[in-house]
Amino acid sequence: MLQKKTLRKQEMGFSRKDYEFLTEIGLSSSNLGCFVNGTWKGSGPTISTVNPANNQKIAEVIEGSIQDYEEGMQACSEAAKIWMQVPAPKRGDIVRQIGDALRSKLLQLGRLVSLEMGKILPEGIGEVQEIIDMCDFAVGLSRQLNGSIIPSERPNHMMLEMWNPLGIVGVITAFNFPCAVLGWNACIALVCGNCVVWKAIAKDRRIHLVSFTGSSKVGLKVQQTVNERFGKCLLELSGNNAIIVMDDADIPLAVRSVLFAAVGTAGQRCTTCRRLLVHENVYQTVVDQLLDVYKQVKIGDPLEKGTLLGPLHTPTSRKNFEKGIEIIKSQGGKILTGGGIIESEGNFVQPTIVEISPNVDVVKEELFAPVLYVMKFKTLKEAIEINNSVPQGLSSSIFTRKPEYIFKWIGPQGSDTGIVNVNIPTNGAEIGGAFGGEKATGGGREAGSDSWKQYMRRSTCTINYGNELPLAQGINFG
Ligand code: UN1
Repeated sequence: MLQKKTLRKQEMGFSRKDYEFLTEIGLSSSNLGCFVNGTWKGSGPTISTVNPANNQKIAEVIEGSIQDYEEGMQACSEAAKIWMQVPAPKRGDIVRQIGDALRSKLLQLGRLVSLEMGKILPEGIGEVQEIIDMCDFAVGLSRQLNGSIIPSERPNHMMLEMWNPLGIVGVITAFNFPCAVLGWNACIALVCGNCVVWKAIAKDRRIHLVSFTGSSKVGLKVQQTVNERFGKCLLELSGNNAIIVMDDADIPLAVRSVLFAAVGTAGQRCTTCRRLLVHENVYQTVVDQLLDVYKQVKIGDPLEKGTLLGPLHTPTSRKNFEKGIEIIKSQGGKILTGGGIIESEGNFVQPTIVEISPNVDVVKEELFAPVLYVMKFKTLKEAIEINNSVPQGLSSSIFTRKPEYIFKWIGPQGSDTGIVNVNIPTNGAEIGGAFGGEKATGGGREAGSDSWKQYMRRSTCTINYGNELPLAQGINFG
């Protein structure tokens, strides 16, 4: 019996047949975790990577030590001086090559993301696709880091804006998007002429900008630490995203969207839908249809075809889910489906729907699990008030066909989040837009649009090409 168990444990490890793909991306049962100055290094502590679907060890990683970090930072400081002088379109060409390399290993890398993080395979592959898309975006951007020319009020004067690199950009990412979020930052930072360090780094004065993704609680600490040395911070923190379903909505479209937004990635996206606000006229229909589709959600190994819900990332996440459910019940939440963990070796929990009042404390917090709160409203005004009543402000969405609702929703008295959608889920944003949110979500914007400006310093240059010294504001001096 014991022998059998030992054998099974071994099979679950790196030598397992379905883990063979890892060798195709240069991984083995023991790996160096630190890439410094062109070589892999690691003289720090050894950690294990674990499969969240069965909590078995996959492989070992020897982390970088302080010395490795120092060596890396010195190399980075030197490289930054050279890199910033490379013409931006040439920098874009390097990023294009990174994109090509990722493209050639898309499936293996997507599988790796699923295996380590626990998200289902199509989402793992989608995440790698997102970094490839970012590379493409950054290549185009490398020819468009344009500044403006401003008319000067003084004769023979010229004003213009120059965008110059910051130097070194530090990136701290979260477990749930181990690759895409690095891409949002690194691809842009690189074409802007910066070098990028991916680690924990808040205190290091050599790092000009720290881009942090994680909880509001930790983000605040990072911001305080970085602000103390007058560094710049870009924060992408907790969300608590709502979907509003009006009584004219396309209900099947809304239900499919809520399913993806609430159950996708096992509720571990910052853009996960956590609150569903339904107009009283269609409340019962929407809830019934949702309960029906929730019954069909296939839970299991994220690498298996057809699985919709994989495990949570760690046993601690599963404990937090259990604790969360207790709090929900104690604050009057009524569990409509789910609410329990699934007994297994992995960190599986049931997809859960809770009927609850929008005013209780627990609804204002982000529980990183597939738990959806449903609530009823009568008017759009009331729905917007509920949408805006939480500390976080990342994403939100409305389902309606009425232009008057749509424009109210995206206008000054509408949703206060950074991402404001109509007839699509709260998650799955495209890279072309600026990604990020307001309030406790931190205010940063990553990926597309003009997010690149955060990775550069702006110089306002006034150039006098005449022989006189006319002063601004009409001042006569001496
Ligand atoms: C996150 O959860 O930290 O819009 C990012 C989305 C993804 C990114 C999520 N493109 O859901």
